[in-house]
Amino acid sequence: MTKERTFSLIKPDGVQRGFIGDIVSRFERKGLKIVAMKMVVVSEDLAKSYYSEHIGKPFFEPLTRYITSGPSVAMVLEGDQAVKVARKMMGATNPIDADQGTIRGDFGLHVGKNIIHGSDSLTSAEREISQFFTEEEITNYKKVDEDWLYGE
Ligand code: DAT
Ligand code: MG
Repeated sequence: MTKERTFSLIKPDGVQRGFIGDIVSRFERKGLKIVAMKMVVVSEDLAKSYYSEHIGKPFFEPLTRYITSGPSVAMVLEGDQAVKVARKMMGATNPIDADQGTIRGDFGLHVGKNIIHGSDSLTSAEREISQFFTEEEITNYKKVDEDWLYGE
């Protein structure tokens, strides 16, 4: 078991369209542990650092407008290979290409409104977690289902 923490953000369209509960429920059912969660309106400055790898790309400006347009739900998920598992549950970046059964595949129709973000590596996860949460906001607890979730 490789315990990892990953960062996920339900973007403003996911909040507006009423998918918070469904998305959180998917992570819970999968067995990923929510160790931090809050609603935030992403500022322009945060958007620029969070999406710094996309500065200069043609979709950067609309992406920034979208991500700052209203409240998002930020969370830290923990579990075995959490980075890979959460990305898999989200599906391909473009909802058109995302498999049915994934969050983007089930709820999305356009790459410019793709509902959710997930860290793409452990390095990104660490950076993104620290951009959104202080150490004190991240909890550390044992969940009752853990003994039934993991084998030898
Ligand atoms: P992902 O969110 O799957 O990690 P990414 O990091 O490549 O994808 O891009 C970040 C976000 O930018 C993505 O969720 C939606 C937007 N985006 C990416 N490629 C795009 C494109 N070709 N046109 C419009 N928006 C795009
Ligand atoms: Mg990405």
